[in-house]
Amino acid sequence: MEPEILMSTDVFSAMRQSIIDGAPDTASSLAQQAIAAGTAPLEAIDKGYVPGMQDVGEQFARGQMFLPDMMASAEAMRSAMSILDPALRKLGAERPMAGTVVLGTTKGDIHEIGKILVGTLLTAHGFLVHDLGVDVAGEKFAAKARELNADIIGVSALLTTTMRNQKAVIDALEQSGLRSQVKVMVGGAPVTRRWADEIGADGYAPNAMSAVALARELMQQKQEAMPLHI
Ligand code: HCB
Repeated sequence: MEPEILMSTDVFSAMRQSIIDGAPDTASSLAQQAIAAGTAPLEAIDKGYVPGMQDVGEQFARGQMFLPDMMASAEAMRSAMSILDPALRKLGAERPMAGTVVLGTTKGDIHEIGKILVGTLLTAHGFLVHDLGVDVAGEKFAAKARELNADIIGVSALLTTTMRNQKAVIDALEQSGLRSQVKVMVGGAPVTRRWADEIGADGYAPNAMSAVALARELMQQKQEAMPLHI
């Protein structure tokens, strides 16, 4: 069936399927059609593409999908995001600056889709985001936060083996004397609120939209902690 004649719920399921199939051209073409039809980019991400990625993860866990397929799915996701990202960024440019965030995936971990999504949505909501990429050591997060006078560091980890490197970011901030100035939020599929508390992070967000809400809350906390100038 041609994508342009699909009903909206079918469009979301076609988006989901394009990720499962690892089909970047279909994924980006559906994203283009969604924008042309006035669909909110966030809705396309939430109802179409992200459920596709979740399916892929489940199939991989059951041994029904292999690494090359998962890589093709990631490529399809990136392809859709390259179309949706400019539309979301445009929204951010129309808002007052909400705060500065340094973002990255922990050392030893190359998963980037969730982090990119978090960065895009923060940008769409007026945050200035510096994305350090993947496989980032704690010291690098701390150095960039110092350079940019950042308000928040967002650390992503997708592997149970790299989660502990989120703690290394907090340790690096403490060692560089920045911990009291920089809030730390953590996320990634295996990360939980309990883990965030255990390592002394300031917050945990299960998805990109709640990362925006959390970042706003952390900015509020920072402002309340600032001494009054009379
Ligand atoms: Co990867 N992988 N992978 N993988 N991968 C996972 C993560 C498994 C869970 C799959 C499984 O077994 N079910 C598994 C991890 C098991 C574990 O440790 N518990 C796994 C494995 C094992 C591996 C390899 C080790 C496989 C291998 O080589 N044998 C290898 C690791 C390489 C490495 O990092 N050193 C590997 C490689 C890959 C790729 C390269 C094929 C590809 C990544 C491509 C890329 O990112 N460029 C990949 C993918 C795509 C996945 C799955 C399928 C999807 C991840 C994803 O993009 N999810 C994933 C399965 C899964 O997670 N269910 C699988 C979609 C995004 C939107 O969700 O959770 O990342 P998210 O982010 C959310 C949320 O967590 C939150 O907001 C985001 C947006 O809503 N959030 C934050 C994230 N970061 C935040 C930071 C904040 O501050 C705040 C909120």
